[in-house]
Amino acid sequence: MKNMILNLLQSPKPSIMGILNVTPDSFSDGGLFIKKESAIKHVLQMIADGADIIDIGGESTRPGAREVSVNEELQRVIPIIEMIRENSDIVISIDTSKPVVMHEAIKAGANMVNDVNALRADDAVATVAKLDVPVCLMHMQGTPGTMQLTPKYGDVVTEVSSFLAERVSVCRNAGIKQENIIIDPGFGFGKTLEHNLRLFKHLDEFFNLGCHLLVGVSRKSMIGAVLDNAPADERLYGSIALATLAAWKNTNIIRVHDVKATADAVNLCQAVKNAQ
Ligand code: 7PJ
Repeated sequence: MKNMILNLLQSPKPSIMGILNVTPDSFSDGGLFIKKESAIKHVLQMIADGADIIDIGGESTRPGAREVSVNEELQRVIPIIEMIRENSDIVISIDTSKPVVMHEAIKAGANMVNDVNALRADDAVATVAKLDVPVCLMHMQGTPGTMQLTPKYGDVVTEVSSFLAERVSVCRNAGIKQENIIIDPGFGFGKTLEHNLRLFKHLDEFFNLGCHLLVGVSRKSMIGAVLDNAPADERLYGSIALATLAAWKNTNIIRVHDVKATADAVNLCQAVKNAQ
């Protein structure tokens, strides 16, 4: 199992991370997958469609979202992780900022940690170092409650890079292996449309930190903003366009809702890359 995720990260082909929200308030599919049965059905469909990783989140991080307690989050995610593990050996990622949830999720069968807070919670770095699993460190300016009110940067690429460089160094000093570190500029997390577009254009610069790279833009408001304010359910083609660009730029993991469409795009991208 440990090798499975490290193999994915070393592959020249981007891995597809399918999103499973087990929150009642996620913006695009809120409430749909609360029930265990529909969650497992959705996971098996994403696996059939070509997902390499399933990312399970029990706390919504959409702008303005409320925080949930440790117990509530555990009750949402642990039974789902156990059930996926009974049915499949797919790589499971736990999307959380809480050390207790990280620990319990890995114990229940998850394989990596995805933290939109980049392990800034007390004890989070030590917890991941001890668990010895891959971790995604994401940049966010502010908190989900307030991050979209007034995002401000000098130069967004420089500032996001230095933040991530600092988090990588904290992780390395705590004993987290370089090969286990994935970084993510955090599209939509305390960023205006201009910030998001500039970060995407300069995605390549994040490889200078010597880590794997994850991109999550699926159905996000930056796509709606470019496309005449298209609502979340009309952002599929825009999401595929950005996933294709991310794949072309050698992103290691692409986090998406629409697995089959993304898998087709990534496969075509890879075929062109592999041509003579
Ligand atoms: C991201 C995430 C992202 C990582 C969410 C949404 C909001 N984790 N969790 N990167 N976004 N690593 O899916 O629209 O961009 S939740």
